Amino acid sequence: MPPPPSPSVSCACGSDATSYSTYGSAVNCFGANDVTNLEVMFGGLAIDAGPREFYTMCSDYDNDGVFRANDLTNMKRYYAGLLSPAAWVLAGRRLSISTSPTVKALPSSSATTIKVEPWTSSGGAQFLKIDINTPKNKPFTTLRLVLETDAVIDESLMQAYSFIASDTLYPMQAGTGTFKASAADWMDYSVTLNKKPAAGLPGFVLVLSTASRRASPAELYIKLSSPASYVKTSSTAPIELADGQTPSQLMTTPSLTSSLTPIGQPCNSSIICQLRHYWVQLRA
Ligand SMILES: [Ca+2]
Repeated sequence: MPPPPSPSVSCACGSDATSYSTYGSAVNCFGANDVTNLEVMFGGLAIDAGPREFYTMCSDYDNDGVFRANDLTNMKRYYAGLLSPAAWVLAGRRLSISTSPTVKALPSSSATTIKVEPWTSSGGAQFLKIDINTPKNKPFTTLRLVLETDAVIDESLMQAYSFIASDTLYPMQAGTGTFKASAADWMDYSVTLNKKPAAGLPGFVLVLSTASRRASPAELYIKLSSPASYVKTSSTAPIELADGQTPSQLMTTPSLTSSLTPIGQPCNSSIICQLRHYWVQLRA
């Protein structure tokens, strides 16, 4: 008996070869459920192996083997009618399922800087303030912010509108702990929060996804129920930022700066960092 053929999936819709297929249907086309599933998957939230394989393969817009921030921007644009399907889908190619995609190393020069610092509201509430500066202030789209930290996000709905009068802070999306300094900022973004990115790994994943590009610099605030003594990038999932081009492309992996350096790592010249290390040693 010959071996069975390798599994293959068509990424084109069964009833319209010029559209993307939805997950789990030979006939129906890409829909709102698929956009939701992409945000869930990219936020590192639980999703079954079947849809994960399907989306990793079929929603990989630039066909580089990995689903990343630029692919999420492009699939949202596609769903909004702003972008055609990728050429490889229109060609009707059927792809074998790959279980070990290759992650390309990205150059570290000209990286976006993401600065993370503690911030306190006028009433004493604790936040992280996030400042994003892209090279030459190029516009950007989707951001996946992955931080290892002992900070705990307070996503309570009751707090979402508590800082408008006192601190001019508006909720980015109520129920996710995210805030912005202007009601008109971060328009068209949707927020996905994952407070448990991986077993035994303290921190969070925040996906800010959009089809519309926005200006740099940008800032946002994250409300905390427990303040951070350190923040650092994740060893397993990099911060990702997609650019504003059409179609969108992944920008160089952003670099993280913070006075909240992990204990045991050098403080550079930050007085706040040195004082905090001294305080932690006193308490130990
Ligand atoms: Ca990709």
